[in-house]
Amino acid sequence: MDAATLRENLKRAGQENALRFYEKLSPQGRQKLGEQLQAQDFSVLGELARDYVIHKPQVAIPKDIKPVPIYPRDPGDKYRQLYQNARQRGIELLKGGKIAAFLVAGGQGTRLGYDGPKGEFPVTPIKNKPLFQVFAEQLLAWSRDSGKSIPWYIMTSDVNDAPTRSFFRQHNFFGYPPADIFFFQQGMMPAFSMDGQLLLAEKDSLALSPDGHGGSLRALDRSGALADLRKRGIEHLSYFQVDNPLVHCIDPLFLGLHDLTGSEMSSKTIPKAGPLEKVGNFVTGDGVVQVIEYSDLPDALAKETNSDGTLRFNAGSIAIHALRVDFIDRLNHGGQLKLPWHRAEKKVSYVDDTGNPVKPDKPNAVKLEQFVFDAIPLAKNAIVYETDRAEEFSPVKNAEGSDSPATCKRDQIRRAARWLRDAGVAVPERNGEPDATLEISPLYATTE
Ligand code: UD2
Repeated sequence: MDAATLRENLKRAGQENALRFYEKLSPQGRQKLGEQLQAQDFSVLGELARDYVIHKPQVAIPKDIKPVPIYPRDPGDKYRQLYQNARQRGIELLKGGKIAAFLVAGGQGTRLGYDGPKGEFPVTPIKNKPLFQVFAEQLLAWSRDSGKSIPWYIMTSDVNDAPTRSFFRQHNFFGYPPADIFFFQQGMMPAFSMDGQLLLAEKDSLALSPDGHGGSLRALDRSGALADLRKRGIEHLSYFQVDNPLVHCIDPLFLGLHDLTGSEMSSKTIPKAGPLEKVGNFVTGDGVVQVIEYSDLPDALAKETNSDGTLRFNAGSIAIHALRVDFIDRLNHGGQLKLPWHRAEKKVSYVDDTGNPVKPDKPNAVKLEQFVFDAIPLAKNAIVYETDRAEEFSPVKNAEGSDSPATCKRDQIRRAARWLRDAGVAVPERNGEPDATLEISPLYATTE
């Protein structure tokens, strides 16, 4: 696109100001800014600024919110046969090479204060294995046991793509066949000033940040990952986030249940630790399964109880999903992924109109992100399956306190102790906690 067309497009979107230094830039600077701008969808920029930045969108909570039906962790008599069939089906899918793993790792990890891709973070209690290695070893174990290598799709973003790839190379891909790892980048969204103008981080560059994990569904298509999935004959993606080393990257029962129920997007849930725990809430809203973020669920509803005192809305989202490849294909049909945007007010450094750098000390900008769970209401037969927190959820999000490296190590040790006890090993205890530092290699014991 030549400079005149670019300017014309930006003018139409009310964003011509982004080119205010253009004439004075070096040829490289012009090219850089030009490329960043051309990666944006001009047809919606103006609308986004109007509807999400200048005007705060009203968060539309469905009128009729009910607790979501859940496939319980304990099958009881009702689900025993179904779960047996589901597990069997999951194993068949793995043996048939129909399952791929999908890790989203494009986020910035600011809360943890770790300067680098979060997946590099050393997380295990003894060997200090990084998160990436924990996932790689789980997937290697399942590949070994099912006799089929599991293709692994890893989404990064412009902020961490190069270091992520080089970390894998330095560690020899943790033994994973490089041909079965597919790295790709998610899209970047520009930050807007509070009055809806694109912010420049430098005279020749937009202030950009990753477009949210919902962007993964678009990036799968745009990057060629979807075509690769098709070529390999993959039917389902097992989706997980980078911050939770307890996750079962592959769970035959869950994947089989997802397949047998004809669900296009399935999710794991755990009972919440309390009414206001900072996880999304699975609900049925206006008849469809969906997630309402903790910040959007009114406290009164979050605190509602059943007659036995349990929370009425107790299904927490831990961001583990199974997705049909056909569904992702359908969502991208016509090149437009129709997920809503979520608005967050943040501090974003920028250059002002005179070209001076400004480092704000309070939120000055709006960032927009899409969330993957907003695809659930668009899926046919979406199901929610319950898992156990102690078994499968202890993310590393904060440097200290809850969801920190310390609590995550503690939970890994507790789980290892339980696994050992279940296998008949006596584990010493003190004050109800394992009196030992334990670590079990994912290559040794597969997660189920
Ligand atoms: C997410 C969920 C929350 C709960 C919790 C469980 C949202 C908004 N909330 O909270 O409901 O399920 O997880 O742990 O999702 N990521 C990208 N690209 C992006 C942004 C994020 O790849 O542009 C990845 C990131 O690398 C990480 C994951 O998504 O693997 C989670 O991101 P987060 O830390 O922003 O989500 P969080 O903790 O607010």
